[in-house]
Amino acid sequence: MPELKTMEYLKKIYKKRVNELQELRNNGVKVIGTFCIFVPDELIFAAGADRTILCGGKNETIPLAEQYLPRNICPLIKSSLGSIVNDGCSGIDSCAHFGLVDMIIAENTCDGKKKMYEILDDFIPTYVIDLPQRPDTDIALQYFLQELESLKTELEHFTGNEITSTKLLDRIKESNEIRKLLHQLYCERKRDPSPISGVDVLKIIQKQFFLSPTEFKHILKMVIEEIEHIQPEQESNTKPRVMIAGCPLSGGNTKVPKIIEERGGVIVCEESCTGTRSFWDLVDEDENKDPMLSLSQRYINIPCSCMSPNKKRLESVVDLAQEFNVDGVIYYTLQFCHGYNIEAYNVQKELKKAGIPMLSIETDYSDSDIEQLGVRIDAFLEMIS
Ligand code: BJ8
Repeated sequence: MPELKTMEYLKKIYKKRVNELQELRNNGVKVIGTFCIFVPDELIFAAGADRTILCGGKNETIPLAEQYLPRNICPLIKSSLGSIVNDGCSGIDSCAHFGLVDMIIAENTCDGKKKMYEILDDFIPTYVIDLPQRPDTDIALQYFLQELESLKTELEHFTGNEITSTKLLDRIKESNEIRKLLHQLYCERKRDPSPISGVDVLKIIQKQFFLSPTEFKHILKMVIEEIEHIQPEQESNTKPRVMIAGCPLSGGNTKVPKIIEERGGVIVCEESCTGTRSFWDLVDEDENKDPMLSLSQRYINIPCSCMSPNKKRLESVVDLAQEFNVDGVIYYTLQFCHGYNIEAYNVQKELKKAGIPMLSIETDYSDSDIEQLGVRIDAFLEMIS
């Protein structure tokens, strides 16, 4: 695959954004930290605040979190807390943006996260949205709507800015614009051969909730324009087309996608929160409808494994695998993530019915299993070639 100019641009973006966040705070703008795609960006921006994602993807900060948390929980949770509690005296380098938030808006999703948030509140004021976990009922929608109304009040109080319906609708339209651009990018990946590697797409999408919407749109337009004209070597269409499904791959974590692509596969889709789950559905822009209701309807339908039953996810994994014409699915679970780990059984059952092979792997952020994963992935790629 050719080296993309967008990726060069992306390398310089981190420092720029950190300076931007710092400057915003100096000018009195509140910066909110988030951990999950159930927290609507639109509300934060409509309150005149900015936001940045705090999901950790680095192994280095995990020992710092283990002073507060048991060792046997998911690395994403430990890496995130470790980055926040890092006071710089440890000699461990964590990303600067973790220190630039005034408040955290978290959500009750998996057990590990919600208990970690109770500790987090000792370090940064943390507001937690309660999330009903049976998404297919009217009562759940009403409850979630109330939760978002409470969040709206909290944000208005915290920022001193009123969230009007007009402001909210404008932000919904802006977020939808990003979602449509992501659809365009993913549509390019349906080509055979794909004009872009999965690792490059992942590095872009990991910035989705870190960068400002304006900058992220700019990057998406840049990459789409660049790859539209690429005609990859025809021989690369012999590479097996792979979809990753499962846990998110937070910024700093590209371990498994790199192994897959170094071993000869090409990732053409991610059924993940660092993938389709974050942008697939749009928010209704109907101006005659309460935008808070539109937000609730869209967000409660995110098919995270914390939902039960999670029929929507089972359907969407199969639909995506077919739509992106994949040869196989690599099911990615982070160690101790029980939700995604257990759900692998039902996902595999559905994929089997559709005749799509699946390899299930469980890993963490360390390098200790790279060789072992490589051997299993090699064998799977060979099987689906
Ligand atoms: S919507 S996937 S971002 S909760 S990997 S911390 S689930 S034990 S990150 Fe997530 Fe929101 Fe769901 Fe997406 Fe827990 Fe699993 Fe760790 Fe996870």
